[in-house]
Amino acid sequence: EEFRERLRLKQLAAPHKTAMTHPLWPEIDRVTREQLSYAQQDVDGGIWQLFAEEGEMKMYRRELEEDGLVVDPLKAVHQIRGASAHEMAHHFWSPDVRFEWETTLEQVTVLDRISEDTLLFLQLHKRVWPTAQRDALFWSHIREIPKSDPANCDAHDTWIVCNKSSEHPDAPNDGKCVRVDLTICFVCQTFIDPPVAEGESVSRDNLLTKITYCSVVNPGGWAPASVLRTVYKREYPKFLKRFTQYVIDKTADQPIAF
Ligand code: 18C
Repeated sequence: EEFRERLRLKQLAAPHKTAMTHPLWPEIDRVTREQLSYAQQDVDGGIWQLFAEEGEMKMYRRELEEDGLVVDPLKAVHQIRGASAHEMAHHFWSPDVRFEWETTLEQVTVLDRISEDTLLFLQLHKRVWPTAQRDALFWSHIREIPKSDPANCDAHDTWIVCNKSSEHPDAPNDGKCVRVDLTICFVCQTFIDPPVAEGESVSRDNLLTKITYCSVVNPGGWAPASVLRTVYKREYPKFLKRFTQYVIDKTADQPIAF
């Protein structure tokens, strides 16, 4: 009993260590690094087509089909003021606030707490007529990129949330619902802009946060291409605008969390 308690305390003190002993860890670490470098690649290469633009928000997609299913990769960039990268990433990752901003959901279950920074989610999404209802089972990992990492560039700090489809014995894909296959990353960087003078403290007016959101969702089963692309065009801009505004409003009168 005492040993177990000691182990529990040790795990709480070292969340990364518990994640590292989990069988999914090598995949979580590899995919998170890959997604970070994918997110940081330029969108001006010609393969991305702009499909939505509003203020600082720009959304690009690539038309792609796999086995006749539309999977169109998406890449969105945005800039906001007044909230930090950590605040953005935390609210995107945390199950506690998901229903406050995510509008495509019917149900969320946390199937496993892999560690303090990694959860396994089962989400039931709203049905889109005339297609079958979808669910998604994925691990979700949040991490800060070390200041020494070249990926930090000239940012004050960099955070990433990576979501990737997975499996769990408690929720087999038994065909009752169509399971989507997703790879999603949400990368945020805080810049102190305008800069603060030596000895002065940073206020929310000095926070400029750059966001990159990348997503590839395979619908997993039949869905007419036209319906899918309509949902896609409507839901992604709606999500990014609503989510960022939600975090700005929520954190406005709180001390800044870097
Ligand atoms: O990244 C986002 N949210 C995270 C937390 O929830 C997480 C979730 C990803 C969900 C991926 C999509 C799952 C299927 C959705 C079904 C359709 C819902 C529409 C309901 C409208 C009332 O990473 C933010 C995601 C915001 C955008 C989601 C829209 C994606 C649509 C494109 C893919 C379509 C897949 C198949 C749907 C079939 C119906 C035509």
